[in-house]
Amino acid sequence: MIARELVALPAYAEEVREGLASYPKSLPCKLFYDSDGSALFEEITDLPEYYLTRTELEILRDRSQEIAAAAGFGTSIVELGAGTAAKTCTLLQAFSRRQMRVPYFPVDISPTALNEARERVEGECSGVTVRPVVADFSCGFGFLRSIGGRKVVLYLGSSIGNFDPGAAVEMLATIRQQLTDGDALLLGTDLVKDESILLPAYNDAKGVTDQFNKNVLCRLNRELGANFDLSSFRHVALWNPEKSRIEIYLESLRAQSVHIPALNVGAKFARGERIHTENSYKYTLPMVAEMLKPAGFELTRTWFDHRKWFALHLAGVSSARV
Ligand code: AVJ
Repeated sequence: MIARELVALPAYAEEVREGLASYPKSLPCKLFYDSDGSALFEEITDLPEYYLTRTELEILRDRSQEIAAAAGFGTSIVELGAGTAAKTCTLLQAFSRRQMRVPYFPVDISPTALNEARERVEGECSGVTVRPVVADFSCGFGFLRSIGGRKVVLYLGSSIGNFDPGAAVEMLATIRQQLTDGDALLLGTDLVKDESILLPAYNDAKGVTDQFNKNVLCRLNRELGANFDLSSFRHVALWNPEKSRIEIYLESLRAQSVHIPALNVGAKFARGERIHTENSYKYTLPMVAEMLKPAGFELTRTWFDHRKWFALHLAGVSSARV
C-alpha cells in the first residue's frame, strides 16, 4: 500500500466529522469566519435588511453619555470580539470625556482586525490608549485577570445569540469568574420582533447571506478537499418562535453524496435534507434577565433604539457568589 501524504488537519475537523455524521446534520457556525466569510459578514452589516448593526450603532450614538455615566468612573474598556472596533468609537469618546485616560483592550482572534482597530481608535479618539489582545475565547477568558483595575466588558452585536441558552449562561459565568466588584458587562442583544422584519435580515434580496452561508462549504472544499457542489444547496432561514431563534440551514436540492478526503468520510444527502449551520437567538427582557442572573450578573439598566428592535444591557457583578 502506498502511504497517503500526511496533512495536518485544521482544529475544527473533528467537529465537522461529528456534525455531518449526526442527524439532523450540522456544522459549527464559527466556520463562517475565515477571511472571505468575515468580509461577507461586514457586507451583511451594511445591507438594508440587516438592521442589527445599524440599530445598535444608533443606541451607542444616542446613549453613549448615559452609558458612560452609568458605568462609573475610572474604568478600562475591554471589548470581546472587537473586530475593527467600528462601532466602539462613540462610546470610547464618551468615556474619555469623563475620565482623563481610557485604556481600551480590543480582544479578537484576528491580529489584522486588531491592527485596524488600533489605527481607527488612535486616529479618532484622543485620550484612549489601545492595547490589543489576540485571544481565542474557546481558550477561556484568563486574559481578563491580567487587566488591572475596574473594567467594563463589552460584548456587542448580539453575538451571544449564537449560543443556546445553557451555553450562553455558561459563557457569561466564565467571564464573570474573571471579574470583581465594581466591574460591569455591556451586552448587546437583538430583540424578538415580527417575522416580517426578522426573516429578511437573514435572507437578503442581494443574496449576501446566501453566499455567507455557502462559504462554509467552499471552505470545506478548499481546506478538507471536499467536493460540495454549491449549486445543489440552497440557503434557508426560518423563524422558530418556540425557541425564539432564527435558524439557518443549507438544504440539499437533490439526493447526492459528498466526499471529504481529509476526514476519509462520505456524507449522503436526501433531497431536501438540511445542514443546520447557525442559530441566532432573539430576546425578550425576561430572557435577558434569566440569562444574566445565573451567570452572576445583575441587570442595572437597558437602553433601546427608537423602535425597540435592539437593546444594550449594563450589568454589574452580583455580590452573591456563583
Ligand atoms: C454575528 C451572530 C450576530 O446572528 O445576526 C448574520 C451572524 N448570520 N447573518 C447574527 C449572522 C447571518 C450574526 N451574529
